Amino acid sequence: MLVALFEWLAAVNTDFNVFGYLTLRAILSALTALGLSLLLGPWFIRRLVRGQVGQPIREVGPESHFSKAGTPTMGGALILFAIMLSTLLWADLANRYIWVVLLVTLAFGVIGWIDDYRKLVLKDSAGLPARWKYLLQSIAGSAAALYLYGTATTPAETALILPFFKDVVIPLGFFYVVVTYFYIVGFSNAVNLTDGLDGLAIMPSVFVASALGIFAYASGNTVIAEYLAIPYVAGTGELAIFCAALAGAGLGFLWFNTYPAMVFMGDIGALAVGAALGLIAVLVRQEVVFVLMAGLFVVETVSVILQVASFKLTGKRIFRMAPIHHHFELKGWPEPRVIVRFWIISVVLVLMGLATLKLR
Ligand code: 57M
Repeated sequence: MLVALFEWLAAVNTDFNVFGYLTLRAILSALTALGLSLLLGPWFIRRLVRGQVGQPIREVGPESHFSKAGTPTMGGALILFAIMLSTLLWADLANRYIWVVLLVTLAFGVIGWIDDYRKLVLKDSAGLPARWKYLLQSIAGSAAALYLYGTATTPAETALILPFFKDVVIPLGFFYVVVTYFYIVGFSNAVNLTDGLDGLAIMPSVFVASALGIFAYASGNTVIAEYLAIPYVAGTGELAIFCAALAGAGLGFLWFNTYPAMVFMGDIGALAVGAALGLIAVLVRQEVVFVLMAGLFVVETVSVILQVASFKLTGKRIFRMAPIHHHFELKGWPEPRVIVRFWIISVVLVLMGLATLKLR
């Protein structure tokens, strides 16, 4: 929104041209989203407490979680509001990628909200039945995938690239739709599974969003893309504004979600943040590197798949409890130790992913 305003003002005073720079707008986007979530956080949490939107705790879980009963949930609404407003303010709204990401984020937020609302307000412990949840996620994910495939104008937009091999470009054809769908829906659920300890999902989301912002900036700039030998995809640079907003909003939310949490994000936050990250990874053509950078979410998900498969096939569990963060809690690690160590692993994975930009 402000881009158009500053363009108009630049006609009067050229100093306003400075707001045309993507890097400055990305920083302002992060700071706006951070400021919004920090300023509105206390008011928002009070509203959730008044509305008695408190988390029920399952008795089968680690005992240390029993004291978390009643923690206000659906704090993800604050994350989404801060991301949306900041992106609408600082991004070029003529950019179609911005709208696709905003709409997908909103759609997954609404799906999460329905689940949270049924669980927390209607006190229906089952929430949104899993089949309905996957159906709604599938509709939103495939709509975005089909739209992107149908409107792609250059081969670079739908070709898979590999880290380390700068000359390998694999045209995906219609398989692009499957990949995009899988990344949106898969990572939405992966972040949701990870969101089981204070700050465990949001901080890695901030790390990954920041790295994706760098990839977006690079792939949307002809000179940098050519220099780094990555595909140039016109318009993706603007996604750095969204990534910065996500990082800022996430840090602001962490202020309140850090151990011991004053608020949880709920499905409204987890499903939306995961879907946004998965989609941006596809848009900036970094599906393979993203699996590494978002490796924490992948490992959490794989731990659940292995646990369920092992239990069904052999009747034995691999982990004391899945997702894997519960395994370490049940081994006796205090919650902050699990959280911070998982953050450290996430930073290392993100840095390794960023290193692939040069190692090719
Ligand atoms: C949601 N939700 C948290 C909070 C958060 C198939 C199975 C593995 C599914 C899985 C599951 O349901 N996962 C999705 C995970 C819940 O947090 C709420 O949910 C939102 C995210 N969707 O924002 O609103 C609890 O997590 C804790 N929490 C924090 N701090 C936070 O910042 O401490 C969350 C955010 C909260 C709070 O205690 O209540 C959750 O874990 O339920 N199910 C599980 O993860 C269950 N695992 C399990 O059953 N494992 C089995 C099999 C099936 C693999 C096994 O290992 O044998 C665990 N869930 C719970 N207790 N609650 C088991 C222990």
